[in-house]
Amino acid sequence: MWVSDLDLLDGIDEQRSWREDLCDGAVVLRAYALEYEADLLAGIESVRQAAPFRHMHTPGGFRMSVAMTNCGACGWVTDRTGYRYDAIDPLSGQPWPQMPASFVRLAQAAASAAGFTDFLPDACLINCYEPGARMSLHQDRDEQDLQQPIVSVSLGIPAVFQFGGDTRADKPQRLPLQHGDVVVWGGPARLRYHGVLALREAMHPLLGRRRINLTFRKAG
Ligand code: MD3
Ligand code: FE
Repeated sequence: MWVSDLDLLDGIDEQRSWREDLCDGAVVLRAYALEYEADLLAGIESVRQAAPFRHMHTPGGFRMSVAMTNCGACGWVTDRTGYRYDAIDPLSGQPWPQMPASFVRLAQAAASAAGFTDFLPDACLINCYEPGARMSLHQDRDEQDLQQPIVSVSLGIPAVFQFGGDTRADKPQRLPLQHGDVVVWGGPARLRYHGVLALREAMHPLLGRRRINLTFRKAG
């Protein structure tokens, strides 16, 4: 039987993002964000003009190697007093920039594809890694409703993501993440320890020697 070019295109369209189940509650959607690439880059650019990337400090006084900013009604911040979500950017004294509509669409579509319907993120933390930057193992538990998933979008140079178990002692598995990959974490995976290994030196044609990760959450 003849397979028309259109049928082939349909097939490609369905498989443009490859789906992998990592563990119960966690799904990788490979290349899922590529069709949003232009909107994501433009959105990051406009957010950073209003709310530049900055290196925050942990409550213990350490400067984070990852530079961060936020958009949306709530932004994740850390300083000597602790971790929290705040409607105000401490650098500008102004509310965080609005979450671009394309960001919300991507986060909702990815959450649905992973089986989480009606995800309405109010916080988008934007992490910027240069070679050498890393994020040590931690849990995300500053959000009010832990039934809501987290959607993570990787852009730029590759990284190796670590995901462990429900205690810090569980030996983490490694997951390489590339430009355009999306991971959705929810249900039983929501409180898993996770982190990012120190980035290797590399260059991305659009982002240079940087990795940008967006994490979408329902914080409030
Ligand atoms: C697994 N960021 O900002 S996102 C963070 O690549 C953070 O910048 C990493 O961890 C980054 O807090 C990883 C992926 C992620 C986010 C939340 C999770 C993985 C998760 C919650 C539970 C388990
Ligand atoms: Fe995290």
